[in-house]
Amino acid sequence: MSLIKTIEFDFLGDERGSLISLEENKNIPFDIKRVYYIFGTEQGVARGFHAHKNLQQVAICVKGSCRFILDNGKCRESIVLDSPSVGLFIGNNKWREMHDFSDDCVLVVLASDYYDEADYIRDYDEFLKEIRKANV
Ligand code: T46
Repeated sequence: MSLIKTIEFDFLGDERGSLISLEENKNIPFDIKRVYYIFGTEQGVARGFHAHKNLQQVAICVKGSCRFILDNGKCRESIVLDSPSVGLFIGNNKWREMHDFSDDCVLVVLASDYYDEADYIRDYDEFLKEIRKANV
């Protein structure tokens, strides 16, 4: 089964332009507790390099593009996000990396919980141990 799960959002556009609506437990599969956005990323910078124990997220590149790598400890898969109508679902226990940010990239992330540094696993070997423990 692929690690890459995307959600296609409906364009609610008309002759004036486009509009996309995101609603918790409708086209976003969880309660939305937090929204953050990443922009102004310098050329050549990569971000992420961690997993979350419990957090679920949907990442949407509303402008420009970037590449995500997801890793479940057994395989790694990559996807380029370059459309405001596509969300990448990132479940818990998935190592993620973000690469190849375009200069104009604006990445919006919807999260199922408040920021909590204790939920992060920032060491890859620790991540492998955690997923073996969780048997995922
Ligand atoms: C993720 C990927 C896709 C906060 O104080 N509150 C927040 O809500 C967030 C997201 C971050 N921070 C602080 C923690 C760090 O001191 O902002 C700093 C930068 O965060 P971080 O290095 O974790 O950023 P990324 O881009 O590596 O990862 C972020 C999210 O943290 C992470 O949950 O899945 O984007």
